[in-house]
Amino acid sequence: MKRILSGIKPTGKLTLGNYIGALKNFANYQEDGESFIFIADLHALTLPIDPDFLRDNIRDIAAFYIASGLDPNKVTLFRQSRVPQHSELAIILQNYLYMGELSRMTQFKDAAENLNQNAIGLGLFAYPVLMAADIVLYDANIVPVGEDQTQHVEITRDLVNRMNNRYGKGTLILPEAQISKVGKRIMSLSDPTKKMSKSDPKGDIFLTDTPKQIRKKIMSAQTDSGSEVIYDPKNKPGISNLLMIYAALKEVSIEEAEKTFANSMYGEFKKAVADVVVSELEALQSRYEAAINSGEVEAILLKGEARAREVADVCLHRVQKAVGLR
Ligand code: AQP
Repeated sequence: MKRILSGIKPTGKLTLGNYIGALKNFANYQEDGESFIFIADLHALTLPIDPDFLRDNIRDIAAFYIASGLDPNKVTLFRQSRVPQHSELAIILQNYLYMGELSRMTQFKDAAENLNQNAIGLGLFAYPVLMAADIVLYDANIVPVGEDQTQHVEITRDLVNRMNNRYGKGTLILPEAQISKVGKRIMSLSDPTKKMSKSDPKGDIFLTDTPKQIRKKIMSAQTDSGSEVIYDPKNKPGISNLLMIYAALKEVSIEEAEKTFANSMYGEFKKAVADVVVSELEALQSRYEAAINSGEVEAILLKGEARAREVADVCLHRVQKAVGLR
């Protein structure tokens, strides 16, 4: 049976980008194999974050996992920090990823660019090691993620090949990133040349936004010159982004979405996109409220964490044995 693994780091309130690129797809995998979906809370510490915000956000993301259709009886939902095997394996794996590789990671370079050299924590530099440990610990075959995460799965694959060459085939399982065709990279509404990111809230739609906020953001989203609604990310990044959002939520191809708006003006098109986003997020929010009000989120995580620790031990012991620690 295939193993599926993915997670979201609780660095900020979840965005429509997180939903379309990741969250919305997780439930599709729960029938295909054994899924492990976690909250990457240790990764949230790589940049300064308020402890109270972090605590609340961890619970919120767990509730959004449930709201997005993940069934805790089929999927293991857990907090990364409650499964110490992640950190134990990372300590071993850090010896097999190299400084040069880590310094070339786009996410590190982007984050470090905005920081004073003396304020860059080791965790920010070394996070791909922990991420590799997150993935291989569950012998994951498939990692469903948005396009921005491809580089992390690639470096994990390099590490797996390196370990397997040195310690024998099967020491670690080779994972594969699975990126949805439509919605792999949702862009900021205020600057459609930049990715919509929870840590850069300008131009974001949050999953908790009200219908009024959503409509206002979409109606004032930056669009392009001309008047045709066509998918052309290079020359029409704003319209292309809205088409991508529409297609992903309606579950149609970009071509079908283009056809629907072939004779529409920008205003009419934006209103249709806003309608789709409002309807999807209203339904999601009511399931999220139900999850929070059920009072069961903590118990679901605790149960998931017990299962995750059990599974994680298998890989950790195998690696410890391979390298000579057992
Ligand atoms: N704009 C996006 N379009 C499509 N997918 C996206 N994802 C994130 N933004 C978009 C996907 O969401 C999952 C969770 O990502 P993460 O929290 O681990 O980190 P991230 O990719 O760095 O997401 P953010 O929102 O940009 O977080 P910050 O601002 O903290 O760095 C991943 O599968 C990601 O691909």
